Amino acid sequence: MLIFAKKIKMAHKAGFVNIIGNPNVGKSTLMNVFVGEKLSIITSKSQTTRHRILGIVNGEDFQIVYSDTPGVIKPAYKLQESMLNFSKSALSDADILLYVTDIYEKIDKNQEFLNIVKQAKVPILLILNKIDQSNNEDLDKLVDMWHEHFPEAEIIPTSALKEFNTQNIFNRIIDLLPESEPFYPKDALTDKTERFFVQEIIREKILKFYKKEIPYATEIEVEEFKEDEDIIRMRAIIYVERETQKGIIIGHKGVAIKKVGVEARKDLEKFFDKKVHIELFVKVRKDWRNKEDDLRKFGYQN
Ligand SMILES: Nc1nc2c(ncn2[C@@H]2O[C@H](COP(=O)(O)OP(=O)(O)OP(=O)(O)O)[C@@H](O)[C@H]2O)c(=O)[nH]1
Ligand SMILES: [Mg+2]
Repeated sequence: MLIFAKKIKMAHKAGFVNIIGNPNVGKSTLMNVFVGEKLSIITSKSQTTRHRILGIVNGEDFQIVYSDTPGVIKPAYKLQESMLNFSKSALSDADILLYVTDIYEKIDKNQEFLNIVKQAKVPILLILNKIDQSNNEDLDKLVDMWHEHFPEAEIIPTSALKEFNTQNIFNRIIDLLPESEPFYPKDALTDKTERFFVQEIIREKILKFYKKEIPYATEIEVEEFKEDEDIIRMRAIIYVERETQKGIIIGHKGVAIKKVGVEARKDLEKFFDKKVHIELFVKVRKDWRNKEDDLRKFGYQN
């Protein structure tokens, strides 16, 4: 009797669902929808995501390990090489690939990368995102075009922002997920630390409030994270590459950095569901984006 009972119990499914694509197409937005938490920061700027971030979704008989990855670009400096390595690693260990593109992206935007994706031996869902900004006629044409260029992929027109078709993607993932024991504890949400999310929330504000090269020349280090019963006290350093950038981050009479602190604190209080006190300092670390030692210290070597 016991054997029979075992047989009819659904086998556990688990696997890696890796979200890849060019910059700014909505990869992080999509992962956050699936995970139901704002694990990845989102901005209107390219190269928002710099790391591979796991978002784990657990059910009674499944575990989906999503990976959000940096948008793929040709590296111009060492930081971007490391970002590209994170994205490449997501190609090699996927059970299912979500290749995200959007209605604006030209098919030949990054043919080299697309050709590599096409060689993947795992199921590929091609997420044609941002369809809330399209119409049926244009969308039909786009879907036909992608079918022709990428016949191996299953095309799913989606709006991550409006959560249109995201449930269908989830259902397909469950269908395709291999039978496996879970890879992480069943209450795990991510592989990243609390400090990492503090750093990311501050970086999101910098991406939002500063122009041109400033956000890309910036890195955050959380020096202190001290949780008391009713408040979390944090101290973070904003690193920039040059003295002039330091002045810009601080702003006239410190107004600019104050805004970063105020806005970051609001998000941090939401994220940790607790009162937060945060202090920010700015330091220059010359040319850190091209220095192996600095990149390692900031967690970029993989
Ligand atoms: N209209 C519309 N905008 C979207 C949708 N999904 C994402 N966006 C917007 O597109 C921009 C980029 O979104 P992200 O999720 O940060 O994109 P990403 O692919 O992770 O970008 P990188 O990390 O830079 O590679 C943001 O302004 C989002 O709000 C969508 O379905 N519709
Ligand atoms: Mg992203």
